[in-house]
Parts: sequence; C-alpha cells; structure tokens
Amino acid sequence: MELNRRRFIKNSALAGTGMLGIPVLKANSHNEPADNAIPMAVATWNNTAAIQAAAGIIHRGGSALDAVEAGARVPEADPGDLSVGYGGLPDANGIVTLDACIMDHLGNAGSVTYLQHIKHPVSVARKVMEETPHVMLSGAGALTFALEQGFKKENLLTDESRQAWEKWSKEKKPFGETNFENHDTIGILAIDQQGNISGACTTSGMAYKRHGRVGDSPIIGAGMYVDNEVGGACATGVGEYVMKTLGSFLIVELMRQGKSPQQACEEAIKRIVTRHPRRFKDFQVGYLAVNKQGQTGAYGTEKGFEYTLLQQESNRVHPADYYLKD
Ligand code: SD4
Repeated sequence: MELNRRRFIKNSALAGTGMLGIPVLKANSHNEPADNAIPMAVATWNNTAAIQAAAGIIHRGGSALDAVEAGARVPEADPGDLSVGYGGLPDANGIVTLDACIMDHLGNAGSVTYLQHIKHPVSVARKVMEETPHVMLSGAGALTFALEQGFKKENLLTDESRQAWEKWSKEKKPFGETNFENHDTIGILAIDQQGNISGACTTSGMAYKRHGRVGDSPIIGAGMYVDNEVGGACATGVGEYVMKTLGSFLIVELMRQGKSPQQACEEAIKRIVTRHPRRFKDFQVGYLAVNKQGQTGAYGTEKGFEYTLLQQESNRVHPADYYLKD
C-alpha cells in the first residue's frame, strides 16, 4: 500500500509538471488498470460530474468517505437525473421515496430507506452512521431524524417527473419487476491517498415501484459493500435480484478468496442468471467492483451497463461487459 501511495505522490508531481502521460488505462477488455492506480474513484453509469467531485476531494488529500458522499450528492441535486434524489421518478402513487447508504473503511455503515422530502439521502445516511448507534432508519423516522439534523424539507417531484408519472398512470401499465426506463442509480467507490476505501449508493429506486417498496441500494451488502482489507462493490438495476443474492457482499468475498474484481462481478451475475434462468433476460443488473490495488471490474446481465472511472488524470465512461450475448 505504501508503495502505491509513493507512486501516487510521484505521479501527482509528474502530472503537475505536465509530464504524466494520460490516459493510463490499459486497453484490454476488462479495463484492468495499471497497478499504480490509487487514489481512484469509480461510479455506476455515466457519472463524470460525480466522479469529478469525488476526485477534487481525494486529490487534495481528503478521505474516500468525503469523496463518495460528495460524488453521490451530485446526481442527488440534479433534477435531470430521473433515478436519484431531486427529480427522481416517483412510485406508483406519485410519491418520491429515496434509498441510500454509505460505508467507510472502518466498517461503519449508515443507511436510509423510503425517505421522502430530503434531497440528499446519502448525507442523512452518513449522519445515521456517525450520530446514532444504528445502521438503518426508514420512512417517517428517517425524515424526523433528518429534520433534527438540520436537513431541509423540500418538494422533490419536478414537473418533468410528475408529467412522466401522469403519463405512466394513464397508460395503466402493470407493476413490473423490470423497468428499463430508470437505470441511473449511482453506486460510487473511492480509495484515497491513504489507501482507505469507502462507498455510497443513492437512488429513487425503480420508477413507479409499488408504494412502500424498498430496493437493494440502501441494504449494506446488497447495493454496496466495502471492506478495507479487500475492496468494494456496488450494484445497479433491478434490486430484487441483487438483494436475493446479496451481490455486493458476495463480490467482496469472492475477491477475498482471490478473484479479480472482474471475475467476482461475473460470478455474481452468473449466480443471478442460474437462479433465474427463464427470467434474467428481462432485466438488467450491473455490478461494479474495485480491489485494494485499484483494479476494477464491471459486468451486467445484458448490454448497456457502463461505469465512470477516474484513475490518475483520466475520468472516463467505459462500457461494461455482459452476460446475455445473442
Ligand atoms: C432499485 N437498484 O431500487 C435500484 C434501481 C437502480 O439504476 O439501480 N436503478 O432496485
């Protein structure tokens, strides 16, 4: 680890003098990076602005925990992101309910589920972690706690999201477990200059979900998990399948057993596929992982999953490999 840190410091100095050649990612199919790849940050989907916010913190020597929170707050505040925070698509009853979690390198974790009216659930999750003896607060209790902590009550349903919901209501589409309209949940993992890892995940959940439904994103070990000895993982897509296999925890444990992040993501997707051989073609689940060396892996059930990776000076979106080919 110290070696990686020294390499980072050396590379930072080179970058400062314009001598560092970028990008540094190797062009193999799994994007296995160079071994001097920390600090780093990686997020599900096209989240370059979020990763930029995280990068600003870790490159200044800040903590991975601050970085993942700052990163997650970017789409939470963005009304154009229909899957997260403010502007997130509502549930079947037209109500925006948010799920989020956060976990640090010491194994501390916080989470909120079914939270309404608060734009930054990831920050409430962090307060749960730091200010209470609990891990998870839900619904009205989570809202009361957020208000006590000084968060502002806001209307999170934008005109755009309300109109989309009205259209959906008129079409009277049945409740579906699958929903391809709504796949931008951010899971974000970062390793700081000290080599410590943290992760966060935040979402408005599946669009038009049944009122009261909670997905995988706030469940520690399902939507996100980090272990400072091993690495971290996060998930996006239809949370029910992630929860039933505790995907992020599974990936971290597979890495602990020696699998690369890519191999671990692939095995976790195969676990879902083999359990649901007739159904997996109808939904997307995407996993993203990083080990403590800063090597990343990503894999989806089907085409379309992508992730944003910052290593050294490069902040880029990469397509993930996937299971369902033809
Ligand atoms: C959920 N996993 O609530 C979330 C949805 C998601 O990108 O990831 N959308 O099931």
